[in-house]
Parts: sequence; C-alpha cells; structure tokens
Amino acid sequence: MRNLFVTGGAGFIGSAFIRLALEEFSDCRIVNFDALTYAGNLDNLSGIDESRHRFWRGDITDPDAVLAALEAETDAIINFAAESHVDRSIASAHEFLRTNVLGTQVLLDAARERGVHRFVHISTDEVTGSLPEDEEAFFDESSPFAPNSPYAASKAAAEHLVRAAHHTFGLNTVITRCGNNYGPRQFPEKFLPLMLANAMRDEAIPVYGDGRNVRDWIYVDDHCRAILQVMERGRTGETYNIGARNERRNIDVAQSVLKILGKPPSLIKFVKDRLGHDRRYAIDPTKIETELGWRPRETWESGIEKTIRWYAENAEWVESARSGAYREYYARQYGTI
Ligand code: NAD
Ligand code: TDX
Repeated sequence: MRNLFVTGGAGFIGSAFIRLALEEFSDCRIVNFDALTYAGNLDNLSGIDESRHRFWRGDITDPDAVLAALEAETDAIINFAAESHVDRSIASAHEFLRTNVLGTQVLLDAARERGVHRFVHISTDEVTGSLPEDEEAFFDESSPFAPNSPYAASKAAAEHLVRAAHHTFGLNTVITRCGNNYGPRQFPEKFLPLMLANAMRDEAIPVYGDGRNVRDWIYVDDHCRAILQVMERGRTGETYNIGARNERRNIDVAQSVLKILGKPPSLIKFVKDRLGHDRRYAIDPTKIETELGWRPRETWESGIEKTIRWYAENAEWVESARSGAYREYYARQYGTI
C-alpha cells in the first residue's frame, strides 16, 4: 500500500501527479491537502478514482490543520503547494514567504512528528538563477544558489529548510528541480496557457522585452513521472534536476503556437519587460537519467499538440479561470494591450 499526502494537489502539476499516481499504482491512496487559492481548482481532478482520493481543504502554514489531515501511516509527503507565479511575487512577496517558506517548515515538522517515511519537495530551476545566452552552460545539481525573483528566493529558502531537516534530524528527504512545465489545466497567468487562451480568442499575446529569453520546457506528465521515480528510488538527502533538453526562446514559442493555431503573427505584442527577468534556464538532467533511468516520453511537438487540443476542448474551464479576480490581475499586469 502506498499512502501519499499530496499538498497543492488541486493545482496544475499536483493534479497531474495525482492522476498519474492513481493510474500507475493500484495500491495508491492519496490525501490531497490544498487551500484552494486562486490557482487551486477541484475541476482539475474530475474523472479520477474518488475511492482512493480524499480531498482536505487546508493551509500548509497551519500546523493544526496539517496534523489533523496527516495520517500516522503516511508513506510520503509530496509538497507541491506553493505560490508559483513570478510576476505575482514581484507585485507582492508576502504570500510567497508565507506559503513557500513557512508552509514548507510546517510540513517538515509534521512529517517528523508523524514519522512519515519520505518527504519529496518540489522545487524549481529558478533557485539557481539565470544562465548566459548562447553559451553551453547548464544547471546541474551542484550549481550555486542565485535566486533572482522573490518567488525564486522563497523556493531557495524552502530548499534550505528541507536540507536542514535532513541534516539535523535525519528526515528522509528528496528535492526535485524542474523547468517550465506545460500541459492541460495550467492556470492562464503562465505564458503558454495565457498565449493559448488569448490567441484562440484573437486577443493579443503579450511578450516581455525582446522575447529572446530562453526557457527549458517539459510536458507536465513527464515531470510527474520523474517525481514518482524520485519518490520511489531517489537517494535520501539528494536533489534531482528534471528536464527534457528542450530550450526555446519565448518569441519562437509564440510564433510556433500561432502557426499551429492558424493565427497571424500580428497578435504578438511586445510589452514592458518583467523586472529582473532571468535570461535563460537550461537543465542538465544527466543525474536522473543515469541513476534512475528516467526519460521524457513526449517530444515538444507531441506535447504541444496534446496541450492545444485540451485547451480547445475545454473552453469552459478556460473561461471560468479567466473570470472574476483574474480580470483584475490581468488589467493590473498588462493594462490594455
Ligand atoms: P499552481 O499555482 O498551479 O498550484 C499551486 C497549488 O497550491 C494550488 O492548488 C493552490 O491552491 C495550492 N496552495 C497554494 N498555497 C497553499 C497553502 N498555503 N496551503 C495549501 N495549498 C496551497 O502551481 P504549479 O504550477 O502546479 O506548481 C506546483 C509546484 O511545482 C510549486 O511548488 C512550483 O514552485 C513548482 N514548479 C512549478 C513549475 C511550473 O512550470 N509550473 C516548474 C517547476 C517547479
Ligand atoms: O505574459 C507573459 N509574457 C512573457 O513574455 C508571461 C506571463 C511570461 N512571459 C515570459 C516570461 C518568461 O521568460 O515567458 C517566460 C515564461 O514565463 P512564466 O510562464 O511566467 O514562467 P517562468 O517565469 O519562466 O516560471 C515558470 O517556470 C519555473 C513557473 O511559473 C515557475 O513556477 C517555475 O518554478
């Protein structure tokens, strides 16, 4: 029996992970602990096997709530819960420190108190900062910390706390660092779903700065499969980079998506750059490839096709995500473009 405690399981990656874990392991039972912030959506879990999934609404910064939900026989905590959008962290860092830093410590303490066997912490390539353009430099697991946004700084702080819990208390921890995920059910504040939602409605696509910033893209299920392998077989106290060797400039991503959708390149609008905008991320995934034998299954072409199809077929989900508070956020972030 695998008893998992997943935090942030109503978000983009956490919900994909729950789908996959329930599919891959027939003996898997999941408690999904999520505060349902603007980014959490129970519709993301529609169609899963409810008999093996229990949703618990709660905040990871609340120790009593976490302990109430965390069963003693839990095999692993997988911590996805976070404030995850860089632009929002630039507007206000407070929630990022509260959830990403304090919340991680609350979970680490609870894991010790309940004797949880393994703590899997989901981190990001952004903790190691920005790489130079046009150079054969990559992030590996020993790259120095150099977070540049309040979001990245909060994720770096969380990693330090996980490391400390392992070193000081011997907690069985593993950390994963991934790059830019794409796929179904990603909230349309992030570049790719924002682009898809706007282009499908013939609205402008905002591209920051000169559009030459590079991101390393991975299909969300490939990321989740890697997390499952790290959860099962990763070495305690270790960090694993996860990447599909798929670097692309933002402008190229925008142009290729418009081409697939049959929309004109004139929809692209260059807008004011993000403050402190990291130039390039590029992940060296050699460690997870050689130690755990993980490889991505999707190519960029197959992943993008699946993603576009999902957004085309789920207009209701998109409209609901784009309503209410999203409109205020969008107006604040982009004005009228
Ligand atoms: P998301 O914003 O889609 O989802 C976050 C989820 O966490 C939501 O369901 C939200 O309700 C929940 N949450 C937020 N604050 C909470 C709190 N205080 N208590 C309980 N639940 C809370 O994020 P995502 O894109 O799915 O990212 C998941 C994780 O993966 C994050 O830790 C993020 O840093 C990391 N990550 C994301 C990417 C990416 O490209 N999206 C890449 C690398 C790493
Ligand atoms: O409107 C936009 N226009 C634009 O040009 C937005 C929202 C973004 N961009 C650019 C900024 C980045 O160079 O596109 C690139 C991708 O931006 P985001 O989707 O905001 O992702 P990023 O900032 O790269 O961070 C993502 O990857 C690492 C996730 O949001 C993080 O949670 C993850 O840790």
